Amino acid sequence: MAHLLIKFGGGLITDKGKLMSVDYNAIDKLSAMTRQLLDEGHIVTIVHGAGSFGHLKAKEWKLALGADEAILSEQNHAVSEVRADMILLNSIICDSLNKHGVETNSHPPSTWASETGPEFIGNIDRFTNSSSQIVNVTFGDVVDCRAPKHFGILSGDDLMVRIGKEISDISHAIFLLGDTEGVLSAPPDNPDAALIDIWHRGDQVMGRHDSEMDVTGGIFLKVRSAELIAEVVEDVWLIDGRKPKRVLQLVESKATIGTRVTI
Ligand code: IP8
Repeated sequence: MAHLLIKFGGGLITDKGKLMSVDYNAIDKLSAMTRQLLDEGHIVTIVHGAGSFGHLKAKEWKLALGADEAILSEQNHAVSEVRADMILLNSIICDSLNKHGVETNSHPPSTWASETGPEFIGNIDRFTNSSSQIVNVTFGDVVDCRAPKHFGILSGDDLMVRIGKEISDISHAIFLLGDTEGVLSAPPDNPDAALIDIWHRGDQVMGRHDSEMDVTGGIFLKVRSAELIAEVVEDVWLIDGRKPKRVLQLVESKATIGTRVTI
């Protein structure tokens, strides 16, 4: 029996460039995968990203940088909007999971976490779970921060780190990506880009952070987060989320196409 901690990347479940656009087909495939994992007796914990439900407005109102006196009332409005948008995206994901017979328990970070980065404040014990009947779900969110910041963006990748490191029975931490098979040796549009099968902590890669849309860290934050989790979790992977069968294959046969991150 495995306990899988899985991140549904924001670029996988939404179209990142188009405000609040959902990829229902991708989400349904992930729900079917989750159902199958539970049927096989595994425990699943899900973290999802924000995609176009979070990054576009967060970028427009510079929410990741915290309070800015010059635009504070617009920012406060945007904080409430992004929180509501994330609750909506979370309910779309949970509805799909429920439709597949998966019972969910959602944990919106704005209600239990504060501060940003992997050292954020919040009790991770809520993700202790020994049942394959219920799936805990959480997500990247706008959280409260100490003055003078007042608010900031807590990425789903940071939640992955803390849950991966603090919930002792997690056997697999898997980042599902929306546009690549794993970590590539160059940006995906470069014809020389090749899949890196094994990533050792400290390896370097050419990459691009799409700061036009992404207010957290893009692929670099994911790899850095994966390295931190690999300090305690045996199987840490970045896998193509458009092909969820690879997750099932990994659990069954201990290998699949993707990037395995080790220390
Ligand atoms: O997509 C970001 O979470 P991520 C959360 O997991 C918001 O990095 C609200 C932009």
